[in-house]
Amino acid sequence: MIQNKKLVNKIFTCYLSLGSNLGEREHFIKNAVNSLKKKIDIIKISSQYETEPVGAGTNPYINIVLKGKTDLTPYQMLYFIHTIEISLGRRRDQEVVWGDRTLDIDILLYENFMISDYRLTIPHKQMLKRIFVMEPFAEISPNFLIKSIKVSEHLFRLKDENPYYDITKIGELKLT
Ligand code: A4P
Ligand code: MG
Repeated sequence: MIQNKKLVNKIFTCYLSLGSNLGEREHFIKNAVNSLKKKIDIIKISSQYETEPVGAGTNPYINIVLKGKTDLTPYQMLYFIHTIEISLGRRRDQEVVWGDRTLDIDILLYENFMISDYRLTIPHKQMLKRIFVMEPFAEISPNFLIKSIKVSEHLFRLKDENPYYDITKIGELKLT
């Protein structure tokens, strides 16, 4: 367990993943990024990708990944992203696991922290298995090392294992 005392007044580098597959998907992603900017200095942001749903969903997602700097601790960040998801209409009580959602924000990485408790797991448990995360990640940070392997190499392996997975870059996110 990380001691919060030690984390006060520090600046952390984090990677977040955003996805939406219900309603005005681009609108939800844009609004979420604008809200995130209140607490995160965004350093890099990927293009938008339209992606095949993994799990119980039916509609294609828009996914992006961003890199930022923040003074929030990981648990403060978790609370912050839940507030944004709810403000943009997400209703967890009406969802099935991995089903359709207006907006999902996941914390992928936070500095080099390893966290695993009932509230939060960092690195995100599924990230290395998901092309909809690793392709936008590779666009912004191809040489970043995860488990001593470049993100671009993780993506290469994943694409090799899932040659028919449907993912299309659909352009930059135009923030207003
Ligand atoms: N939680 C634990 N660790 C984290 C973390 N690193 N970041 C906890 C964010 N939350 C974390 O999450 C459930 C609980 O996980 C939270 O209350 C938090 O305390 P959730 O967002 O309510 O549920 P979820 O999103 O269904 O769970 P999870 O495990 O994050 O699923 P994923 O991996 O996000 O899967 N297909 C495509 N193409 N694109 C997608 O974006 N997303 C999902 C959801 C399924 N299929 C998809 C996509
Ligand atoms: Mg999630």
